[in-house]
Amino acid sequence: MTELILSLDVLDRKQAVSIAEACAPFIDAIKVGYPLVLATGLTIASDLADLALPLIADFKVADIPNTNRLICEAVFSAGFDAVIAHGFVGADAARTCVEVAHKHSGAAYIVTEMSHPGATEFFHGGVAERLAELAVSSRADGIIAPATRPERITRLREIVGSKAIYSPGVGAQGGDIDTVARLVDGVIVGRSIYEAEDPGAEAERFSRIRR
Ligand code: 3DU
Repeated sequence: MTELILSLDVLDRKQAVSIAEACAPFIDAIKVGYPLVLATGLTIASDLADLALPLIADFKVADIPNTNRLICEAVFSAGFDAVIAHGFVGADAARTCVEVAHKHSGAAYIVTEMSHPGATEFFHGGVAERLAELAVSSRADGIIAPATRPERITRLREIVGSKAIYSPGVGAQGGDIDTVARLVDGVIVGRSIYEAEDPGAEAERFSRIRR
């Protein structure tokens, strides 16, 4: 079954925990990014720990190897189970994120192509394909690919084979969960769930649509 990952991009600790609690029975993981961590600090990972769901740090880590290492060490020490990193910084930098993740028995996912319209400016023309190859050679656990372009997911799947593909862009960005769920290992949904009047009910609805 395709996983459903809640992207928890709210700015208030109490609200984040209450949305996560309401959605917990229907989701497989929680993705936390800069908006929530900058508002609350890394301790949000401890607040969400009781839910016993994997916590993914979407920091799109993109620095030199040493700084990537410091960032990823902080992420895993705070209690996260996975990190998302950029690959365009090069294999050495991306590999550092993978190595730190694996040292902590966690996972690292590499962004291959983003979901917003402007992403085509730099990611197309062979770059996303090269980033998918880099994810394979760096022994990353999977890639992030755009729900807004299912045909691109299919192309990237040819490169990464059975590695996990997680896909943001469903709902608010226009991606169709029904189409995308057949192509990926997990769909990442944010606003469509956390902005709903009843986030728990919306998470349940999304969870029923999964293949
Ligand atoms: O559009 P939504 O509200 O469903 O949120 C999507 C989340 O996934 C959000 O945190 C965004 O930063 C992240 N994301 C993308 O939307 C697209 C990418 O290529 C990578 C991450």
